[in-house]
Amino acid sequence: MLKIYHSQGARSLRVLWLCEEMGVPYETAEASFFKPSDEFKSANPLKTVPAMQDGDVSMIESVAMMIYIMAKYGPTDLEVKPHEEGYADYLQYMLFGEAGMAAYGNPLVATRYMAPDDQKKNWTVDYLKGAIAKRLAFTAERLGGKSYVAANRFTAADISVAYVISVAKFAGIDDVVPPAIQTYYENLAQRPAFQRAAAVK
Ligand SMILES: N[C@@H](CCC(=O)N[C@@H](CS)C(=O)NCC(=O)O)C(=O)O
Repeated sequence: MLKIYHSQGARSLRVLWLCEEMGVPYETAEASFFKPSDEFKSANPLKTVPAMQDGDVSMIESVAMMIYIMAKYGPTDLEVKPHEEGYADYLQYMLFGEAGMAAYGNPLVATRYMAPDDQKKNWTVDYLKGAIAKRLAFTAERLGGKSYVAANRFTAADISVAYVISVAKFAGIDDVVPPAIQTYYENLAQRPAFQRAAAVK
């Protein structure tokens, strides 16, 4: 069975949500980056969340985990195939959710919660917040009122992107989430699979 090293509010949500949508069984193990257990450190020496094990397979990238699970435990409509319309958008938003958006959030969150008080507000914080705001606005414009980022159906690319909105408040970027993106997220958050995944402690 898949073992997912999870912490509530972390990117492991992407992997749990995908498994819940697909009906793939998994177990979770605690993954704290503040107080990492020896087991978690050996699963992921970087101590970033999530990590995943599937037998001898060991992974540390959330979007790669989603791609792996869909390929190994699919087929699933959550994946858009190369011959389908919307494939390029699907690929782009799968990666954009992490490399184009969430990755900018790491130094933002670290500064917000761990920097000395006199360094919590600095030029870089404004730059990072602006970078995410710009990308959220881009996504809103491309969405153009649609419910999904690719292929006119719910896909793993929505999971990748929606994770970022799910932590907007925690990251202190909720004031730059465009209304259209907030609506997009709130619709996705009504999915029972999302709610089951988000409730996992
Ligand atoms: N690209 C990685 C990023 C993982 C990541 O940075 N996770 C955050 C929690 S959501 C973390 O562990 N941050 C602590 C740190 O960067 O040391 C992924 O998508 O899995």
